[in-house]
Amino acid sequence: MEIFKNFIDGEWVDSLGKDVFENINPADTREPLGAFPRSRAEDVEAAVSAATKAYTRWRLVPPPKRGEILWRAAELLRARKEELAREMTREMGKVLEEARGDVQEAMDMAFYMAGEGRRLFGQTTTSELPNKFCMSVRAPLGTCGLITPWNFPMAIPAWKMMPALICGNTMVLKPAEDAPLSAWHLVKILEEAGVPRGVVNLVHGFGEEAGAPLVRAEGVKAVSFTGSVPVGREVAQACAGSFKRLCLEMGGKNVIVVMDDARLDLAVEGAVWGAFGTTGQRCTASSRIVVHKAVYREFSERLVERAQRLKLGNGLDPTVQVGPLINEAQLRTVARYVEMGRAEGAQLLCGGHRVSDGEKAHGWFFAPTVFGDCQPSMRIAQEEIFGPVVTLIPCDDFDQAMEIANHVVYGLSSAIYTRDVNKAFRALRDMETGICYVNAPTIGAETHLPFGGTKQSGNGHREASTAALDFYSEWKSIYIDYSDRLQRAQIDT
Ligand code: UN1
Repeated sequence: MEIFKNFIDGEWVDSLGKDVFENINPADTREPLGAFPRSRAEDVEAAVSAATKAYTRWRLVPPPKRGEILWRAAELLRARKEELAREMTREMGKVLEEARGDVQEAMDMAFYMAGEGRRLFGQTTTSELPNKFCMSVRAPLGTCGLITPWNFPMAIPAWKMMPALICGNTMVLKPAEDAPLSAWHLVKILEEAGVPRGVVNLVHGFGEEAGAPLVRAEGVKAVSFTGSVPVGREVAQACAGSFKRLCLEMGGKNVIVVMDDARLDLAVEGAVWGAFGTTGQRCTASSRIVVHKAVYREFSERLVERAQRLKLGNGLDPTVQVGPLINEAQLRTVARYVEMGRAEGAQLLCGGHRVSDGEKAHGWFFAPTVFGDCQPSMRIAQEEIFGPVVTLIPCDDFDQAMEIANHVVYGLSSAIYTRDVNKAFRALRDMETGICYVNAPTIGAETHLPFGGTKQSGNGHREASTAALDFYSEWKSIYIDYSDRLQRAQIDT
């Protein structure tokens, strides 16, 4: 089995304890993809100190030069897209077409942030005093601790690394233990693109063993975490003591509202993609569909018919539409929610069981599942399941749809299908989410718009777009007095 390493201070190294863990294909658990270092606090410490040392030089590299490195990384991603996508499908199961999209998203972010190297705009403004010049510039933060999930194993590390780099920060990345290979490839590419020694460090391992020490490390000035609410809460508590800057991207219980004037074929198509794309394992997945009662029956029949026809299997097979769940624990969680839904009185319209015929016996496959006649308060309609399970909730009218849509603790993404422009704009105004769609499902955010959510989906920050620059830099306001005398603001009026 191939042995992969950590990347610390420009060297590929084992963990100090020499422990490893295996990366396994969730579509066929007989296939290991390699052994990765099971790192602990001592490895994290070495990585943080390398990043802190490298920061003294990297912060002085002109941003356009940093941008050139990101540009080269983007070119390498483009050149290797197919090979990287295949490895990604093998390590975490998403179908090849979607894995290509994941690499594309990382590439988009690299190109986008490379361009930011020649912008990173601040403000120049007036002064209330004569002969005085005022401006604001972005200053980097220092070493960043980046903790990323397995569901977008290249895109999400890139969302964090590219803006952090262009702003002049150094970093330690701790990718999810379920998909370490894609992060490894990304770091390898950044090395090849010319990122100087120590600027990017990679430490593999588990949350409590490697993630927690990274969050707590004194040298780490900012933490960006994508994952679950309970872990996000722990991360926030660990950061609170030293007031570390923290970006949290957590769960969602994203809604699609289907009004009685919607194009139903389009709404069904969108629901299938939003609910079952990436096997429902997106924080943006469409897991609730609120349907106007006038079209409820027709919509649910058409959705069920489509869900039942989806082909499950190994994502490398181009005819497969839905891959496996990431691991056995996730399969159990999804099965538990299905039991819960039944017990709560929701109507199981299709799916609801593991699929293990033929080759699928070796993977973590679960049938696309639709629950009908759900009450908004049911746990399956309130809690993030992170699997191919969607809940249908009937509604009487637009106002009730909005009430149901907002009646969750999350606020990441929402959508409405309607042909009435007034309803569309009212929904855009009233849906309490960070991302809203009209006539498209809740997934598919692009890298140049702010990404993130309200309520328990986050802590007020946004990733991607120039919003990411706001997280990875600090404003420095500068006043230059060329009057040759003491001028007192607010006093010498
Ligand atoms: C995630 O699921 O954590 O908007 C990110 C989307 C993707 C990103 C999802 N571009 O669905």
